Parts: sequence; C-alpha cells; structure tokens
Amino acid sequence: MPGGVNSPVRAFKNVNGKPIFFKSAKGPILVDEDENQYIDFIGSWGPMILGHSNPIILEAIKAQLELGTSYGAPTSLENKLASIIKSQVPSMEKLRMVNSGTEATMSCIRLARGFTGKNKIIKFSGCYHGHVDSLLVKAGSGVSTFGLPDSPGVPKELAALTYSCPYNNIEALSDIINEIGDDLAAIIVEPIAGNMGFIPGEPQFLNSLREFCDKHGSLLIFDEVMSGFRVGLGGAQAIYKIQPDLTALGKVIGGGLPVGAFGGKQSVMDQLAPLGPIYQAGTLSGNPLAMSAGIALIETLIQTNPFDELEKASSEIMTYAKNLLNEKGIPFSTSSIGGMFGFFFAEDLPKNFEDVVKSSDKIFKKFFYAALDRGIYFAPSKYEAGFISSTHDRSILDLTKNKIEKAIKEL
Ligand code: HOZ
Repeated sequence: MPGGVNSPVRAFKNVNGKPIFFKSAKGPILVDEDENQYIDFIGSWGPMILGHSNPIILEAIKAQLELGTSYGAPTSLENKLASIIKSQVPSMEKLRMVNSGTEATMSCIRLARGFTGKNKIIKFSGCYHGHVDSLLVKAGSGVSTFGLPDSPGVPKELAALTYSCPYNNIEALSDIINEIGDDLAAIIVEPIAGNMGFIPGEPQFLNSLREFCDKHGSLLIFDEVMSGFRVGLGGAQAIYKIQPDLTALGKVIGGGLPVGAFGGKQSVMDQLAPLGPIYQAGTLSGNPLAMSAGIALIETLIQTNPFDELEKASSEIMTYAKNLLNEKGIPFSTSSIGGMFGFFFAEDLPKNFEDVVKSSDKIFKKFFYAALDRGIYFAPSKYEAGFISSTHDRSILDLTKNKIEKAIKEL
C-alpha cells in the first residue's frame, strides 16, 4: 500500500515517523501489535464518542449479523436511523445514506448544481470535504499535512469552478461572490472546522453565508461529517441556530462502521432519482450492519447526552497542558466544543488556515512524540482535531495529565 496505509495522515510521514499498527481497542485504550497501550484522542477520527468496543453497539451489530450482512434492498433499519437523525437535525427533511463522508459531500455538490442549474462553488481554505475532485482545492487535513493543496489528477477546468476563500472572512467572501456573479451553485463549509486543527466558525461569518446564499439563489451546504453528533446532538447547526439547505454527515452516525448521509430541504432532495433527474446510487448504501451500529450509538447519545461532560474533560486536560507550557514560556492555545477539541502552539487561537500555518510545527512535533512515547495518542498533524470519549473517565483524565506533565518537562 502506498505509504503503508489506506489513508495518508495515518502514515505519520509528516512527523517523520512510521504508522502504528493496532490490533485491538477497548474504551479509551488502543493496543498496538507490540502490546503497547495508548490513551486514544483520535477516536477513529470521530466515531468512537462512546469509546471503543462499546457493548451496546457490539450487541446491535451481533444481532444483525445473524440476520444477514447486506441485502442491496430497503430495510426498516434505514428508516429508523433516518428518522432518528431527522429528529435531531430537523433541517434534514429528507436524507439518503451513503458509505462515507466523501460520498456525502460529493452528492451534495452534484445535487446543488443540478437543483440550481449553476456551476460554481465556494469553499474555504483549510476546510476538507473528502477527496472529491471539486473539493480538493486549498483543502485541509492530509492535503495540508503533506503540502498538496491542489492535487494533480483534478482537471483544471473542474478546479476552476471551485473558488477558495479564507475562513471567517466576510469581506473576502463578499468580493468572491461579486466576482462569480450569477453562477454560484453552493457555498460549502465546515461550520466547525476540524481539518485545519479545530477552529469554530464565527457566528457572524456563518450567518453571512446563509444571507449570501439566500440573496444569490445558491444552496448552503454544511459539512458536518465531523461535527455532526460530535459537538452536540443537533451538530453545529443547532449550536449556531442556522439552517443549511443541505447537510453532509458521516463518522458518528455509523457507530464505527462505514456510513455517510446527506440530506436537507425536501424540494431539493426530491430532485434525486428516482423522483427527479439527478443521479446518485450505492450498492452498500444503508448497509444493515452499519445502520444497526448507528442506531445503537445515536440512541445512546440521545439518552445520555454526554456533550457537556466531554467538553469539560478535554478542556481540563488542555488547560492543564496550557498552564505547564506557558510556565515554560511556550505559547499554546486551545478550545473545545462537545466531544471535539483542538490545540495550537500559538499565542492566540487561529481563526483561519493562514493562522494555523504560522503556529509552530517544530514544537508540535516535539510535543506529539513526547506524548506518544508516554502512551498518549494525539493526531499526528497540527491540521487535525482531537476527539474524546465518554470512557475517558476520572482515572484516565488523571493518568493523561500525569503523562502530559512528564512529556512537557522533556520539551
Ligand atoms: N481525513 C481524516 C481526518 N481528517 C483522516 C482519515 C484517516 O486517516 O483515517
């Protein structure tokens, strides 16, 4: 496999390391092939919000396993998961299941173009929406980690239809919208960005997206693949009280199995085949194992609503680190919302991709390895977010603080 991996960031190339191969996981702990244990702050990049191998999710998967693993035909499970999602994210009046976040954003873009009859889209530098051709323009995550903002293989003619704008910058956005004129199909944004580190959108900025889209007859797409059911039950859109026209989901809604979903206004969604002319399909879409895992996870989240506790837990750890680092004169900033958090080696919290680039790579790498050597597993890139789970209990938090203190002493 190229780089030894099936997805670039996990190769550790950017931090001059080698990928770790894992063989098992339980609660907050990952175990590698050499029996080393790590306290996990990646959580499979989001889905493990209730910890690894959660018994409720395992039971749901086991029960479905006996009944068959894929029918390529409708099931009541798909309807159940769709209804549960809609009950928490009401802007998704209708939705469709797919197999990944990339598929979800890709389908949103096609639907927006087909519905509006327009071609151009705006995305924000450092936001990453999966490896979709139209969206690999100034993208975040692995694309930034490896300095490949505009991937070869994406035809220039297609990339030319994607306009990139700095995040949290209303003036720059307004200029681009004026330049595009009448041909803007959609604005796509991570309302809480998790692919240039963790950067929440500013409320004024996100509100301006809604206003611009309404004024220009364009669709507003919220990519909540990371933030959906991670920052709160209703995702970022509930926190900011903004209704997008379309939403892309993934990660948490599959309970650790491969799932994505996209949905929004009924008038838009009804343009999809077989009701309408815009095509989108998938053999494993709505896969019953994945649906069962997703239902079990989201029902548990609704019952337990762990988001305040998760936010307190990550901010306790990060504030502890900040105080120790600041005592040593090392600038550090951090923020958390629900089960997501981020940290930067910079005095002030970055507001956009350009700010993140300026934060120290050198100290990030040193800190990353000092923590990893003590069994703390943070994302191996400053362009990624952190994730915590409800199994990171008091003893795990104390152990993490203890290890972080030792790691910081070494810096
Ligand atoms: N693009 C993912 C995080 N932003 C990483 C996926 C992976 O390596 O699993």
